Amino acid sequence: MTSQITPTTPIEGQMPGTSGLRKKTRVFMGPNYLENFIQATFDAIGGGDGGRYIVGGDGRFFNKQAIQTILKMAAANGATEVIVGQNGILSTPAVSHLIRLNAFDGGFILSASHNPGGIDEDFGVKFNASNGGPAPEKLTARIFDATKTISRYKIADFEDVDLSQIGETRQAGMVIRVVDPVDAYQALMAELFDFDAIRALFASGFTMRFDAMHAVTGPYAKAILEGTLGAAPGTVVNGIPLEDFGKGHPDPNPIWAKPLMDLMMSDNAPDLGAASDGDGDRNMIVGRGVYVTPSDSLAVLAANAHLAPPYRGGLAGIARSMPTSAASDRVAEKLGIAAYETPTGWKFFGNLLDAGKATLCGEESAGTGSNHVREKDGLWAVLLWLNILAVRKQSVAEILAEHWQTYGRDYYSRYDFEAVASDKANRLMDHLRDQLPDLAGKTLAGLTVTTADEFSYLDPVDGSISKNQGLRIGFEGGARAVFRLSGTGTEGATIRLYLEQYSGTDGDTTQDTQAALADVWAAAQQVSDMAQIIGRTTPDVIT
Ligand code: G16
Repeated sequence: MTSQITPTTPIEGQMPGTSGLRKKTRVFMGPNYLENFIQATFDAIGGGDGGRYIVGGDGRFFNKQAIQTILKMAAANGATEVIVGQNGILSTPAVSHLIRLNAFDGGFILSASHNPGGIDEDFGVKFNASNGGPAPEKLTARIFDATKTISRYKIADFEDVDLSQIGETRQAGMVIRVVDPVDAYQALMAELFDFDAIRALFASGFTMRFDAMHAVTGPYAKAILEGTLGAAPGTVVNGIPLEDFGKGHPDPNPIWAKPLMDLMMSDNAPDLGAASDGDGDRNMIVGRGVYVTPSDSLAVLAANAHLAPPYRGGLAGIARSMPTSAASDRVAEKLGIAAYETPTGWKFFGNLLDAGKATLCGEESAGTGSNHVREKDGLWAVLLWLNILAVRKQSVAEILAEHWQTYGRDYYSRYDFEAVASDKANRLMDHLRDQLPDLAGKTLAGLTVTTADEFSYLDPVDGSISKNQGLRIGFEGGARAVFRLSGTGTEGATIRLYLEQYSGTDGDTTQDTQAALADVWAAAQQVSDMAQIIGRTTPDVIT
């Protein structure tokens, strides 16, 4: 077995986005593409000498092949030990947990999250640091810099490792442990939650459907919900991870998880519906006849977290990304704890969690998590809901209605305009940016602007500043429109428009969401001139 130093040259565009490097799969399969990025990562962390890493992915096309390359590169870069999920499978929260549990130096996650998979779809690589969390901006900047000057990569020459067999082998001086992907994660969930109470809930006839969308959470959900907690066989659907996710779009929202939504809105609905995404960090919660927006889910979980063992002592603080609704801020205020507003991207929660400033975090993009790992965690959110339902013995609809009565309702929706030509998307953002200084006091579609700015974040822990994190316009009466460009797409630009309208504590909390947002949507169209600039006013996806 020998290690080789292979000459290479920089490849343009290897800049990690909101969550790692995401490109078309064929791009990743191109000569040296993966190798350059992995070597740049090792170079950016100061080399892999003596390092110990977790490697796994969501099972999408090219996952196993990429893992073999990473194993050989880790060995050549001097790593001493790597833990890999059996068959290359590990959910993102499971990787985060394994890094922390083993006190490893980091982990490579092969996933493009909720983006479709297959040779003509998307692939991605994320590096998580020793705290278990996504590489912070200063590290992704170093990785990007390294991709621009790379001249060689290191790769060991050994036979592909058999990922189907649990066990330990040694290659080029590096121990490779293939582990069951579920075991350690399941043990953590059992430590956190009152499994007896949830078991009693299912035993009492409580019904559920969990749609794993043919992505990574199938084996986890089957083992925990059906295998341990007594949910009826068949509770988990689409539970076998497939390389192309069954040609689906593994994004747990009302559009892409439509079969689940349809069931939950029908007469045959079970008590709880839930879904998770490609790599298992996102979640969707639906009650019988009622969809819970991710922003509301964070707020309800925060208000009820004390009913589950790990949070009985109270929460240190609640953090949400800027475009997420203000619902969780209202809970924080009532609890007398801090509320943090961060840029989009789970990496921004890491410092707050590490410093003990926040206990729960969440995002409008269907991510919720806590200080148990350093990633958002789809199944954890489902289990926390189950734990709360087991204690409160009420339906999801009843809990939500009571929540809105107490705090008021933050009507919320996100409109996505996908595959917009980048120059047009940038023109729209520039057009808005130019108007910001003069907007306050103006009336748009009958709503008076109170605030208008471009969000910039000062990290309270390390003092770093992240600029250009979205344009926000606030209106009298509590409405808000936020515009930002997605950092996870792989084709052109995706414009995200986040709309919000607060009901007040005495207001009507029973309106149709889109009706409640009609005025702020009209104002957003007017101020952005989107009809003229991008030639579109019909979103591709509304969540
Ligand atoms: C990633 C990030 C999230 C972010 C989401 C959407 O999630 O981890 O923090 O909210 O992308 O980002 P954007 O609006 O830039 O597309 P995931 O599940 O894709 O890793």
